[in-house]
Amino acid sequence: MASNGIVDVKTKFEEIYLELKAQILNDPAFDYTEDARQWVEKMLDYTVPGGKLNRGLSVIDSYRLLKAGKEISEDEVFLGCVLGWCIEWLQAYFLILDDIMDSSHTRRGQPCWFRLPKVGLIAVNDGILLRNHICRILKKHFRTKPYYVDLLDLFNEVEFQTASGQLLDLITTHEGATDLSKYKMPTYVRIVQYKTAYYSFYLPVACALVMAGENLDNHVDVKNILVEMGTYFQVQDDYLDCFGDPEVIGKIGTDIEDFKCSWLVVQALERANESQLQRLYANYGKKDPSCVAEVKAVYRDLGLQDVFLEYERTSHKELISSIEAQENESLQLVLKSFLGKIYKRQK
Ligand code: DMA
Ligand code: MG
Ligand code: MG
Ligand code: MG
Repeated sequence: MASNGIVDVKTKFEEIYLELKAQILNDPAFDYTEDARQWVEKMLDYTVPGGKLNRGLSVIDSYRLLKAGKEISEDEVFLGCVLGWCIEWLQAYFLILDDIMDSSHTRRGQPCWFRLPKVGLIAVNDGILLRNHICRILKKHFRTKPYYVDLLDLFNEVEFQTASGQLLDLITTHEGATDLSKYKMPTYVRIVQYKTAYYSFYLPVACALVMAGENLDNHVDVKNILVEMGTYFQVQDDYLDCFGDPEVIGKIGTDIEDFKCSWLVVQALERANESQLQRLYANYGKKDPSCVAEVKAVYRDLGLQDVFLEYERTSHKELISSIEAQENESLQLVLKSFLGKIYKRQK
């Protein structure tokens, strides 16, 4: 038990998915027809477990580090994994809807769920169902815990932040379409902190803190560091959308076509000369592959790949120094472990 390797934890985590799925499919509150049960099972298997599982696994990883030195019971491991799966469920719910809104084609190396001919816009309701599963999982496993209300409140707050971030992401494209020069760094940072950082970075660590009996109000600086880390993560996502290998990242980028306020376009607008600006204005936000290629050519001419490498280096350095300024050593380990998982990621 003590020498529990990552492989063991991941295997255990994956087993717990099967258990949670079985509970959902046998939920006494719904009288499933055979077709409905098969639909939900297929939908869950398609949308929930196939990602990197970084967010989900981080709950139990963080909890272990927070309890430094102390023995952790089987039950605690189980509960940490259940919370991890709740985050993966939340992510699946957001991604199903995000792919519809972004007109994406692939996700995790397969067609987006709504792209399957039998699914289409039923995917909207599937997203809502996934969101409801989270409450049911929390109720089943945490109802009697003293921190149950705090958990519910945490998931609700973070869901609100994420949906608000998606709103900003989506309406900002209207502004960009009328005037691309509105895409500036402060607007960008605001979008990504809300749409990505809270649920991807703050939420897993906050779950571990709540389980460990901590009051989240006492950890505002940890939250700030995690939000910075989440910003860095979304910059990577934007970079990979354009320059990543679709085979590796499992999705085909759509940010240029979608007129997104991406980190790359913000950087390009800051650096472009008159003729490069003209090329961006003429080609950004168009579906035509030759327009997309032209935008990418401007990015290359501006050396944005090097700009990104430099950003990656400095933000890593800054994050490490904010983490080391933390008094609590186990929290330092939690934050460093999280950062280590994403630094220089290719997917
Ligand atoms: C994703 O932003 C944010 C949420 C809340 C899913 P995105 O559209 O850049 O993500 P992806 O590149 O994975 O579609
Ligand atoms: Mg998207
Ligand atoms: Mg999106
Ligand atoms: Mg993206």
